[in-house]
Amino acid sequence: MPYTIEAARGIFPNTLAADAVPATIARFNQLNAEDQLALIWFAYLEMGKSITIAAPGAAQMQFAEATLNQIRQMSFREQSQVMCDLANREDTPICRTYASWSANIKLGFWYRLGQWMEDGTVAPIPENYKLSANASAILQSIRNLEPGQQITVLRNTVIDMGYDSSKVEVDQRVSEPVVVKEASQRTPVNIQGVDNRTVLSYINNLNANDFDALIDLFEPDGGLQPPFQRPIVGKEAILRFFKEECQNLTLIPEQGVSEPAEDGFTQIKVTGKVQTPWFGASVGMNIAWRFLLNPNNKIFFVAIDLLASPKELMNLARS
Ligand code: ECH
Ligand code: GLY
Ligand code: GLY
Repeated sequence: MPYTIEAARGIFPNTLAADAVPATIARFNQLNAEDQLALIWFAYLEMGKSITIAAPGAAQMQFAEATLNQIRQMSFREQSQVMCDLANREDTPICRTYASWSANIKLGFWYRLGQWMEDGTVAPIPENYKLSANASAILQSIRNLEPGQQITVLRNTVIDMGYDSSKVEVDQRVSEPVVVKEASQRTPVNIQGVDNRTVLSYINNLNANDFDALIDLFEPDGGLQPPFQRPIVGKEAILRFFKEECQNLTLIPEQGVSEPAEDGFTQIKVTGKVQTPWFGASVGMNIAWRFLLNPNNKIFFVAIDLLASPKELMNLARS
């Protein structure tokens, strides 16, 4: 095996990712729970003025229903405590339940709490809450990010709340059922500069939620690296990730470059936009896919990067 996953991570090394995202999250994590919740509240309200968030579907909400009802019955004091426990990643029954949920269920849970905070059903953030100086500075940094980066900060802070998800057994995890798109609902993509059929099938199958066809494109010990994460390695783990976290995305690749690599491998970089079902066309994230294909045209590695700026979409240089 000529390539290792570690070496593959370094293909197209001059790809500039949005490092402001993990940097902002690291600063956010230093704040106390009250400040974290208030900061998200203010950021969420401000973002809501320019971008529209879709209501979560019933498929997600059903799993959070029992916990939401439990919280609704509580006093304001107890509700605030639950929210702080989540931010503090405590070990409580609700924090454990939360940890078992997929990203979309977690987001739907907070979406509903946000509605309830607005209409007075759940303890609100006091209108005159004063953010600490650090929290205010972080809120200002978030304002300065582009929308795709703002929603990534928001998503990742929400995902990291609750008890440690990595400690939840695989068979205890809860995610919304996968709905594969029929042929009539599929629109195949074109990528300027790339006609590799594995890459095209990757995009088309992901857009169709056809994760069984998608995973067949990978070699058994292949890897997939989501933005700002370590690679997920092996077909079983990657398939689970697709089913739990990757439904209803819209990948809109625009252009790319394909080049021979060592030992008969091929490296392909594609750039374009990705939309999440939460924001649809109102937020286009600037994304690069860096593929390393083996001589049998199977995916040995693919990295997905959230790009630093729209300018990076045109950066297809090899090094
Ligand atoms: C309130 C105050 C109290 C605290 C909290 C509150 C509520 C916050 C809420 C936040 C909602 C945020 C949302 C964010 C959604 C972001 C979605 C993103 C999706 C990115 C997806 C990408 C996919 C890339 C991939 C590709 C592949 O090829 C392979 C797979 C994969 C206000 C109450 C907390 C409600 C809804 C950023 C980039 C392209 C890697 C997945
Ligand atoms: N409306 C968000 C979702 O379906 O994931
Ligand atoms: N987890 C994928 C999304 O939020 O769209």
